[in-house]
Amino acid sequence: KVKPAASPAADKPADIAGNISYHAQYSPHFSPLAFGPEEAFYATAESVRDHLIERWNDTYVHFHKTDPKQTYYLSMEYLQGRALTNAVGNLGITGAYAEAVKKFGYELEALVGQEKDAALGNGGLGRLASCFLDSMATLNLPAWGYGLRYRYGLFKQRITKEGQEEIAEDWLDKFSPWEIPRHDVVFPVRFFGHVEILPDGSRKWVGGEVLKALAYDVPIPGYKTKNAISLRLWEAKATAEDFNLFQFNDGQYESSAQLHARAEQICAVLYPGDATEEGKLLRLKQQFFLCSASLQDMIARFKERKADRVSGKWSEFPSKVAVQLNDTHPTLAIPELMRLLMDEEGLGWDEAWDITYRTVSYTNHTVLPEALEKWSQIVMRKLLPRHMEIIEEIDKRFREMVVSKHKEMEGKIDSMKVLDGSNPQKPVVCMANLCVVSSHTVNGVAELHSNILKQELFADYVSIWPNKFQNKTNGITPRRWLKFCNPELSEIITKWLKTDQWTSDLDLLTGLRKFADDEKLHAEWAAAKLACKKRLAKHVLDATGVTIDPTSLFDIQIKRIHEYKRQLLNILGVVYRYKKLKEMSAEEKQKVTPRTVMVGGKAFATYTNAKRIVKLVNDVGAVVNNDPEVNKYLKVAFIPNYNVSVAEVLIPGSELSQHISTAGMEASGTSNMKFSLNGCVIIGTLDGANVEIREEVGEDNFFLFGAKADQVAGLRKDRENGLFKPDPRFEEAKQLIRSGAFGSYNYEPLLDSLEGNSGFGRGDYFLVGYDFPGYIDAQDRVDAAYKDKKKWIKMSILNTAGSGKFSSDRTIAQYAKEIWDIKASPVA
Ligand code: 26R
Repeated sequence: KVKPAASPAADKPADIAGNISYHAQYSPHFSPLAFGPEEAFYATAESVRDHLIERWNDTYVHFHKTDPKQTYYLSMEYLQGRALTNAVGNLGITGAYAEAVKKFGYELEALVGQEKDAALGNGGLGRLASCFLDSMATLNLPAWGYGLRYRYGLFKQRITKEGQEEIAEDWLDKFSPWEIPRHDVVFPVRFFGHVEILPDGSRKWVGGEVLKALAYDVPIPGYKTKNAISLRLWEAKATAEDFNLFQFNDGQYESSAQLHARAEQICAVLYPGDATEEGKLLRLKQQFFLCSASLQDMIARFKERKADRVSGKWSEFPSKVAVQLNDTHPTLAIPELMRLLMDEEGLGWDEAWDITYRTVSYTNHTVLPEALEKWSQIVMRKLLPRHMEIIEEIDKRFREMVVSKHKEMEGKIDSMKVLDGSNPQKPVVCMANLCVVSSHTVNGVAELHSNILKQELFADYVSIWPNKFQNKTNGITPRRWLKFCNPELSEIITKWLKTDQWTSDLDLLTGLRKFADDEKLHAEWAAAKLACKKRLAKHVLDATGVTIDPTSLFDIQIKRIHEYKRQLLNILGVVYRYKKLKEMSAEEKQKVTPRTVMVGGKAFATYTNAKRIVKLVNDVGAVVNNDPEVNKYLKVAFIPNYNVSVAEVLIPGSELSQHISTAGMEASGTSNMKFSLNGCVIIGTLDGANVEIREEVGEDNFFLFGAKADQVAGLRKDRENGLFKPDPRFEEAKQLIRSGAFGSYNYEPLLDSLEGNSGFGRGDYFLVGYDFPGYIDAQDRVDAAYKDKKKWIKMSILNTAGSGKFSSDRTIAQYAKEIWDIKASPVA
């Protein structure tokens, strides 16, 4: 009944309804006769997209005219999650759209649930990139994200009797309403081939195979601003020229389209298995594909804008372009920029090096040795012969520089070298070292982590470049992670602060401190938390079939499953709690604080111990939840398929959350910030950003336990020397699992990793046993604190009030000023 309208007017529900109707009729994706929730979602999203495109165009034109220095954020991962709520929220048109969809008989919240998560990432690093995009747009910064358009993002996790099962998730199954294919933005990317020396002595990379990179732009709207920036995702393509018509007509269908098949492989999945040589090669191809396409794009833009400027020398490049490497995955941007400047633009080494060095900066996100990338020189030379030459030259010049200018460091060169040939069978390129040597700035992601970089991983470089190393403590966007995911609490905060400015100035939350004892606020705060807990309980019931009690303490640990994150410590604690409950009299049980423990997270498909942990949590849950003697006091739910949209339900409903990694191993953590912001108290170790969160919210409002980072090495040594005496409670917990109380699955290999005296994966490398008693004591303090409702709510309020520092707006403002040297440029 609504009149179709092609031009959207943002604030009038009737116009919006007309525009939605227009999209339902004229967008060719569905039969115009059907208008179920799914069709309604797509039509609504396409209508919102119209608004986005207007702003995104205006922003591009504005940047083009004003020609400011611009940041390009290079990341192999983005975890965008759903976009609809965020888009209407940032554009300030949520109310109008809610009213408009009502005209079709829909609630906006119901349509929102139709959207698939864009899960083009693994975990923390990818979600950080997405939070950064939101802040860059909101702060009106000339900054873009570059990534890959994976066909299948992160796998979907299904839980069966066997444990985790991975299923390919086709997020583009129908189509994504948010992306704009840019058939006008295409670059060639070469693989293999060889280096030719031209008569003038210059070098050129030729031959091999050449694919096309096609851009898809995803507009990223800022909050309460007209600016909308771009997330540019590359897709690999082969062209008609690569299609062998002769072979095809001869019945050789597969060989006729070989390059097309290889193009498809590049963007098929995120982190394809790298156990095989083919897998390794494919990953390197992916990384280079991102780097080459993105740099060609930047250079094209630099040249285009240069035409409008008076001066336009290459030396000006670093004052127009900043490239941020999100970990080492896009390291090839360094030799690729060198190659483009030297071989394509004709610059000499020194000039190209100066430009590259002043353009590139690198963020480290992990100190785990197994996550520090090392690429085989043999594979690198085969796939990228010219880049291997350039890397060799960088290595050679770095060594010469150390010898000539830092003689005292000559003995330390082994720890800093770019090329490591110490194993002649398998010479490698150390990507982190290449990044440090070639970047003007290197940063860690929390104070503790940045100090560890300076004191350990990159210590020797500090004597050469004392000013190269910085800290940029991570942050999260308060729009997605409080305003939109927790409307109940947001309203209360706005009411008590008498302003909603906190959504873009999160430090204003400290204003809640003076109401921390106010009974009226306590009542409202508790009611909001209960509403969120009920929403969460419904999700758990729908996803697992387990009924949980919204008045019990909601205790959550959600993150990738990894031994260093110690989900095993959590579940051993649960096992111990279960055992004690079984030993209690009915009377004693009356005094127990009822608790619901929720664990969620994906295990990498080939990480056996992580998968065993998933299975163990599920097995413990099956027994505990069905034991009538204890299930009023304890429930355990494994939340399947943890992702961004699930997090948006879990975090607001949390009361206690666990961030319990072995000290020194979690670079930062970012969900800890989200929990604290939503009034959840943390039980945690002094690791990553926990250290700073505890400082901000106050030590009384944080349950601390465990070894400190600087004790860890000594404790491992003690263990090797047989000096570790396990706590009897730890032995009890392990024994109960071994007894078969949670089923007959063989947990011996997992439990065995906690025994013995030394070695990675044996001898309790992650110090679960050492930290166990401290952990159990901290959990006892939690139980006691939760009984005092007033005290608990006060702790909750003070967590929210102390979270201002962890806005990604603060983080990005610091990157902009202290690393990128870029300034806000709002569209008028
Ligand atoms: C390619 C392979 C070697 C690889 C290793 C590790 C690929 C991806 C990773 C993921 C790492 C780098 C990661 O996600 N790190 C996390 O970054 C977050 C954002 O800074 C931190 O909060 C978190 O502590 C850290 O584990």
